[in-house]
Amino acid sequence: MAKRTILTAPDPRLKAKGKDVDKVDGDIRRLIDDMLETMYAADGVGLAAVQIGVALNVVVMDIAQKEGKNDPQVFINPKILWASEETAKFEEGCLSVPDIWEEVTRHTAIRAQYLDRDGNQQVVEADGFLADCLQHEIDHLSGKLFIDHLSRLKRSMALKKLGKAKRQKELA
Ligand code: GNR
Ligand code: NI
Repeated sequence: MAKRTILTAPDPRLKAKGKDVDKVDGDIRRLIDDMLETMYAADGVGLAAVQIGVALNVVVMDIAQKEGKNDPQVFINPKILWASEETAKFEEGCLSVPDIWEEVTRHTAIRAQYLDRDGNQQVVEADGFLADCLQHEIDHLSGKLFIDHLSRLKRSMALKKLGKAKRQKELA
């Protein structure tokens, strides 16, 4: 396993559209292991392959880690099959947009299909935080960040803050 570098906005590679995985083989499972290691090291609850510069439709997630025990989840080629009409605001952050937290409007429930680690077709029904995270990660696979859901003003403020933090880190 190897920890990878997480890209941060405005890196153009974050705008890449992921390609579906043809076959869940050893290379993909190694990618998944690297992604989980990278996600846990960064204290994130999810990570999409595009965030480490790999334009494939692979997502890892662990929304239980705050409770002390790891519960890694893997979603390969995830597709939303159904989304509730009902929406709600969720406070979101992103490892590719560090230290920025904003409310994003999301569907409160979704149904999605995906391949698991063994390449088997699965369907997940998600609500609450899992539904929020899945929508956030599936957005990454089409080159979309949570700040793209914000008003132009809020997005430009977030990018400005990010640029400032990056420059200060370079000086430090
Ligand atoms: O670590 C993360 N936390 C988070 C909180 C609210 C909604 C979505 C997320 S995902 C984010 C990790 C990340 O950037 N995944 O792409
Ligand atoms: Ni993210």
